[in-house]
Amino acid sequence: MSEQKCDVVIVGAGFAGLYLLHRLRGLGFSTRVFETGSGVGGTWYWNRYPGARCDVESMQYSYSFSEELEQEWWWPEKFSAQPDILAYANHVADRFDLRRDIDFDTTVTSAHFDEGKRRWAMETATGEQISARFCIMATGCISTAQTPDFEGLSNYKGATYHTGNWPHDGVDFTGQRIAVIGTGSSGIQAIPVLAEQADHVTVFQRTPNYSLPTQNQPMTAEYAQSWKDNYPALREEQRHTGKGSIRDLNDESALAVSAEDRDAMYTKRWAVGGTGFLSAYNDLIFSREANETAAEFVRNQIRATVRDPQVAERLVAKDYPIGAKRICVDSGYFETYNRDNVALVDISEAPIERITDSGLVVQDQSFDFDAIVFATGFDAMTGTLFKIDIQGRAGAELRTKWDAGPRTYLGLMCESFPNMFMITGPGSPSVLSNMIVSIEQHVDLVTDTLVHMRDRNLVVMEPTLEAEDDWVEEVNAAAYKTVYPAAASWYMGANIPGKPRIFMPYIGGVGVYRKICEKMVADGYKGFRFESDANAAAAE
Ligand code: FAD
Ligand code: N01
Repeated sequence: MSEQKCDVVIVGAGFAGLYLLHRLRGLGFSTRVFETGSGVGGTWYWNRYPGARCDVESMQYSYSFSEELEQEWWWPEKFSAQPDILAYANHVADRFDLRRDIDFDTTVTSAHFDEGKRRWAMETATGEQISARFCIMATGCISTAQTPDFEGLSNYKGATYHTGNWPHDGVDFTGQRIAVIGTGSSGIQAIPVLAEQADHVTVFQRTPNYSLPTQNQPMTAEYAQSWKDNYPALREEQRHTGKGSIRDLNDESALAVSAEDRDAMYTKRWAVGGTGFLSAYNDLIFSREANETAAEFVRNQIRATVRDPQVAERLVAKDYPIGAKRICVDSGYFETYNRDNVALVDISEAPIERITDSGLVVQDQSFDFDAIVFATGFDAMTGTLFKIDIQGRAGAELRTKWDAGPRTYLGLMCESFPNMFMITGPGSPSVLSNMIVSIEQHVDLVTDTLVHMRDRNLVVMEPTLEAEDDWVEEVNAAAYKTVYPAAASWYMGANIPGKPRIFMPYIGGVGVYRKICEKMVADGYKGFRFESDANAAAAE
């Protein structure tokens, strides 16, 4: 197969890849996108489990780059369900005629930087070879589903499913006894819906989780219009918030008010629903003592909801701060444990020993199931990149460079890997934010940078080791000012055996991070080095 050439290869056709393609095409760069899936949408293409839903309000979890798109799209619910978000991604792909530059069912397997040509040589699983000046990894942070390596798994004769790779035609569990392993955001969303359908559901919980009620509602025309009438100002406000969403942050300490006032505040926010609960006070993520007041409120909500006190106590998280693992948002999760067809098995002390041909064994007790649902999460932030053989200058391997945890400058690029960008990479606000806001910020920054280089005949861009070192330190320091590192979370790599424990995203805030990037550009791309076109044409 002959090698093809283009200016930019984008890996991934989720929200990041789609917007990248749209912008780069508009700027006159020849661009190809490769996508493993058969369609667009990324997360929302793969995660089709029952109950999958966004916990950022629909009017905020959407692109801001096109006023027409903003005005014409109708979201049916306050918090969108997966099918509606996938429909939106498909609409975007059609409306901006994006599909013609996307190769679906095509996985990029390797990307090597050719120092002579100063281009990336990339290969796909179908054997295609393509050479590009720039390689942009829009591969997603939560895109490699993780099934634990349980002993005996291959012997199991029933059906198995992973929430992160759910069958496209759905699954009918009617009349079945099923197991759900995992009580993170995906499990907590899926379990209430599965319990309505299956004959019996047994939930295997390793760590109890905090979850807040969504209090989802149908969208009203008035509410949608209130956003549409003010979108430019509201989008600008979003971009300068801490999390990329407009939430009513109460700028006072939880410890500065009386217990009665706190209780009233938490009760009010619980009734409103959603993650805004964690904005009730300004120190919930900074002070363990302040955090404990919110955590205890949620524990008491669980105790008041679940009728069996022993089950309730098993569902209550006690060992880590609320929010330090990704906060969950649910529709009737704790109520589900009042159903006769739902059982909770605590595996915090005694893990799943092995999978058998008919089910699994915990502490010598055998359970039989027709199906097992793995809601066991993802090899987040690094796992998807490590599946690609990425080699930079002098054959430097990304896997080796990130041996002790990811190292980037601004979550955008890393030293030794010139002209390779990551959208919402480790070291950027990324998974701690409304990700569409963070995606748009990175895409705008990267595409503006490519124009900057083109205008000046610059062909190579790479961060300096010093800038990278400083940023890694900054990301770490920011994390340890908060309560986040107190939990064994996937933010810390703790869900994957052997993965280095390091807090991966930048917690300093979306608005703060945007300003840091703007200053970096204003200071002449401080921390990056460039090479000009001098010998590049001859080398090609
Ligand atoms: P993705 O959507 O993950 O897309 C990456 C794409 O790259 C995938 O389609 C993948 O197939 C493709 N790809 C990867 N490697 C290769 C390769 N080697 N070759 C070819 N293609 C490749 N964020 C929020 O802000 N709010 C939420 O409420 C929220 N809810 C979520 C719920 C779930 C169930 C999950 C899993 C994530 C959620 N997220 C949420 C995060 C979500 O991932 C982002 O909001 C956003 O969709 C990410 O878009 P992306 O384009 O960066 O990555
Ligand atoms: O994955 P998770 P997820 N034996 O890693 C358990 C986004 N998202 O798919 O906590 C037994 O959170 C594990 O136990 P423990 C969001 O960013 C958002 O649910 O590690 N159990 C945990 O209970 C989210 O954070 C929404 O002890 C094992 C569960 O499996 C991210 O995606 C919805 C195990 C995994 O939870 C990932 O969420 C869905 C083992 N060997 C997803 N290994 C929204 O609502 C793991 N577990 C916005």
